[in-house]
Amino acid sequence: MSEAIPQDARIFVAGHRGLVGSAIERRLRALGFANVLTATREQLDLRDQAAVNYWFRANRPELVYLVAGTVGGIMANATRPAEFLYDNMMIHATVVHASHLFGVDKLLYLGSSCIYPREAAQPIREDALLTGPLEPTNEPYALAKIAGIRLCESYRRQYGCNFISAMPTNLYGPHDNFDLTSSHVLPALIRKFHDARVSGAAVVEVWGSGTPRREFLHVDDLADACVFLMERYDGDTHVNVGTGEDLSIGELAVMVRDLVHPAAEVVFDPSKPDGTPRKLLDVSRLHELGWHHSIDLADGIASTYDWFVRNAARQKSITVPA
Ligand code: GFB
Repeated sequence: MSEAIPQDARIFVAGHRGLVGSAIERRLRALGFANVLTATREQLDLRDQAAVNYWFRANRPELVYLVAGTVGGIMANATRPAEFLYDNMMIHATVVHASHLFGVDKLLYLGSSCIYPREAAQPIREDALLTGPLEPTNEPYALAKIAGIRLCESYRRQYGCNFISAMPTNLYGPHDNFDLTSSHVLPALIRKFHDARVSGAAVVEVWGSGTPRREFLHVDDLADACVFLMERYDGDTHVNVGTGEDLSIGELAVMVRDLVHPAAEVVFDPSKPDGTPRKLLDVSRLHELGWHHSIDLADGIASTYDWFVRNAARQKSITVPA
C-alpha cells in the first residue's frame, strides 16, 4: 500500500476521543477523507472481542488506526497497574484480531517510548527493544505495548497482514488530560502554573528532582507522521516517532513558568518519582523515510496553553483569568 489512499476509504480511528485519536481524526478530515469511522466507549467496549467482531462485521473498515488505550502519567501508571495492563492488552488484541478476521487492508498500531529498557543507550534505536529491564513505574503499560508490537508482527508473519507499528515519544497538545492526578507532565505543568496565576500563588511544585530528561512531540505532528506511515511504510519493524531533541523536566518547568506565570518560583518535590532518567528516541529511520516534525516545542506549548484556556478551563474546577 504505498500508493495514495482513496478519499472514500473506510478508515477506523480506534480511540478518537483521546489526545492522539482526536488529532488523527482531525488530520484525516482535513485531508478530505470522507469515511472516517469512530465508536465511542459507550457504543463499543474495545476490550470485548465479540462486540469488536460485531462492529467490524457491520462497519467493514479498510484501514485501522489502533490508538485506543488506557493512558496516563507516571502516577496513574504506578497506582493503576492492573487497568493499564488489562485494558491495553485486551484492546490491542481484540482490534488486531478483528482486523485480521474481517480483512482490513492495513493497520497502524501505536506503542510508546516506554517499551524500551530503562537503561537503553541514548538516543534509543528501535533494536533496543527487549534488551534489558523496563522502568518499574510503567512496566505494566510497557508490557501491554510490547505485546501489541509482537502481535502485529505475528499476524504479519502467520497471516500476511499488513500491520505496522509506530513508537511515539511523550506527546502533548489539544484534548490532553489536564487532571493533576492522572496527567502527563506537560499538561500538569500548564495546569499548575495556570492555577497558581489565577490564585496568585508564588510557588509551584514540580514532582521529582527535575533532572529526568524527556522528548516532547506535538500530537498534530504525530498525527501527520501516522498518516505518512500509513501511506508509505510497509515494514515489519516498528518505527520511532519523535523530534530527536530532549530537555530536563526542570528546563521544561521554566519554559511553562515563563509563558504562563513568570512571577512564580519553581520548587521540586523529591518525594515524587522521577521515573526513567532519559528516553530520547533515535528518529533516523523516520527521517530516512522522509518525515520530520514541524512544530517547535515553545510554539507547541503556547498553542496548547491557548487551547487549555479556551476549552479545558470550562471545567468547573479550572478558572480562567479575567
Ligand atoms: O509525563 P510523566 O508523568 O511520565 O512524567 P513519564 C515525566 C516526568 O515529569 C517525571 C515529572 O520525572 C515526573 O516526576 N513531573 C514533574 C511530573 N511534575 C509533574 C507533574 O505534576 N505531573 C507529572 N505527571 N509528572 C510516562 C509513562 O512516563 O510516559 C507512560 O508512565 C507513558 O507509561 C508516557 O509511556 C509517555 O515520561 O515518566
